[in-house]
Amino acid sequence: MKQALLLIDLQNDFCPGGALAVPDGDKVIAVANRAIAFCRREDIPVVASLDWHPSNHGSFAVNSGGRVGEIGLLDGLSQVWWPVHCVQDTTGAQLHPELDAEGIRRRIYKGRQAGIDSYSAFYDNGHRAQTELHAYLQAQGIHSLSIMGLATDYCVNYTVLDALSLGYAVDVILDGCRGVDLHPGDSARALEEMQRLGAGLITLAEFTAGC
Ligand code: VGL
Ligand code: ZN
Repeated sequence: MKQALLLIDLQNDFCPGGALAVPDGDKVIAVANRAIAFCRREDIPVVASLDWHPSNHGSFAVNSGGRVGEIGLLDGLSQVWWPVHCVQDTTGAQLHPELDAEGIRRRIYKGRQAGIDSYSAFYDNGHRAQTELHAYLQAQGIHSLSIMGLATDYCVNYTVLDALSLGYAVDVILDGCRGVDLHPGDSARALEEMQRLGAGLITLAEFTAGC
């Protein structure tokens, strides 16, 4: 079954020093680079998603009158208020400088509509619009995805659940993920749900042994 590696939001703002830093977020960059090196050898396409917000994005607490970390409503959908992050064309939105970006075949930008958030690389949070990801994968005949990145409990979680409901076989590379864990245990619960719905939970070593 033809497969792809999907790297979620390996951007400066999700790494220590960034605006929405995920604890130890930068630790996954070396994991990603080893996965990319394997994909190069095996001719497996690598796709990267980027959170790519306009500065007036409605998920930013400052734009919505909410407080960071609290939950409100954005166009009828439950929404966590975030600090300003991953604003289009800023340093914070760039892929981490140590990531082997030359190994990435396709970039998928998401969260560009100010009125709705988009954790998943496939759809916005209301499943109102799709990114180009599904069409791209279908055009390549890809049915199996290995997914890793930031953050486990948001963008990885939503992407994995959408991939499963679209019919992809999905493995999550555990050592390639880190979570926000606004509430302790969020990432562990997210991984349990992904597994319950059919995702395999694997390590990088298992991924690189898997061909
Ligand atoms: C993300 C919160 C807000 C993520 C993106 O990449 O997990 N989390 N925007
Ligand atoms: Zn975001």
